[in-house]
Amino acid sequence: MKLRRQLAAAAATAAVLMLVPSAVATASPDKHPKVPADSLRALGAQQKLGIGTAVDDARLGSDRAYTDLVANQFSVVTAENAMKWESVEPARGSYDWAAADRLVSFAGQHGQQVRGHTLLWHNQLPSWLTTGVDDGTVTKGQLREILRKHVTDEVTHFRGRIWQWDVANEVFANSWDPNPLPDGLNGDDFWIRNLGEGVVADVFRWAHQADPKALLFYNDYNISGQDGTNAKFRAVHDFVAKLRAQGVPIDGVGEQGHLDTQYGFDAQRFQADLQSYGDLGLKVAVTEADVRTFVNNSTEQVPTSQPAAFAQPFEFSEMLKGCQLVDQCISFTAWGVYDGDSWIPGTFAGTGYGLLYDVDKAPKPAYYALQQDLRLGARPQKH
Ligand code: 9MR
Repeated sequence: MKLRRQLAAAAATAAVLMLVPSAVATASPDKHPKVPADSLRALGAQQKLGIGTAVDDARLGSDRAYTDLVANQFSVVTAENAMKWESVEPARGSYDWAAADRLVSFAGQHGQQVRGHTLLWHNQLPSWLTTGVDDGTVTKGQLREILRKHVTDEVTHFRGRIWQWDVANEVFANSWDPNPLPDGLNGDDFWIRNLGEGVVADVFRWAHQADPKALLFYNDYNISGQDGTNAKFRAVHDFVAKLRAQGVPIDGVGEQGHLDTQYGFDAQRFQADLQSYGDLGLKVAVTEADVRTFVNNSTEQVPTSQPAAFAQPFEFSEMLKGCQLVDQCISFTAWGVYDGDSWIPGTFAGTGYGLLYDVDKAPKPAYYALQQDLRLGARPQKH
């Protein structure tokens, strides 16, 4: 496995340097001049693995320490919010690409690739759209056309500059959702409820027409080894297999990787499930990794138990290793740079400490764990 990766990496280096003009189709070796040799991105590049972070537009450029971490440690960036529908089309028919464009041009300047996030999701929809559906002024036929236009316009706007698109996000039912459909899709999902199951395949087709080179992903949480019965994994697996068999242009599955130390984590099953997606001929990515735990308060975010403080970097590391050991896993992205700027404390009260850098932007044990995993993955064979 190790040797195979090194040979593949060497071959890819040669290919990228000599033959392949576009950096979009595959993660390229990290040649950006200012990147430290022991950074996550440089170590990841040695094994052709993109290392990413979600980026907060409010801090990019204005917070120097934050911006340096994004530039120096990561080879892939995702807009945490700036590409979502409510951000890009706050008023109907009037687009605002400014924040998303800033990120894409930052990525270009820093030799980074971009994950586009996200085209079809029930959340962060513009209120003109949800209100129109609620009060009946937007009919189902119009809704489908509005969605087709949204997907086409957004993917076209960024054509050639997005490596992976999260085309559809979180449309499968969890064990606690009351109305799963027979194939596991969430019958209560805004899009499924209004436009039917076929909308998922349609958004992949529309996205592919608008940018045939972008890698198109289905993205969700608890779909690799985390839920007790593994029912959600099975449903997503069978669904994406069916899409592939039908010729729908889907290229990959994104496992978000939002973990919480209180629930434990089966790393072997995580890896096995990622491998199962890969065995379908799909690429795989870990797209939103964070590992939360109980903390003293949301300002300091000190774990309240010693074992949990060890579990946090351990689970982060196990997720990365799972990705490293699956040949089809092309990128590993943390959902944010540092604990002071994470969605976790605001959503799961009493928890935090989820990321690689602490509230003061100092590297945490999880950062060093990932660095060590990447060093091991890049190491030449001893004998
Ligand atoms: O991190 C994002 C946060 O800033 C937003 O307020 C939130 C709104 O739902 O979305 C967060 O990102 C989500 C991502 O887009 C999809 N998967 C779950 C992420 C965490 O909620």
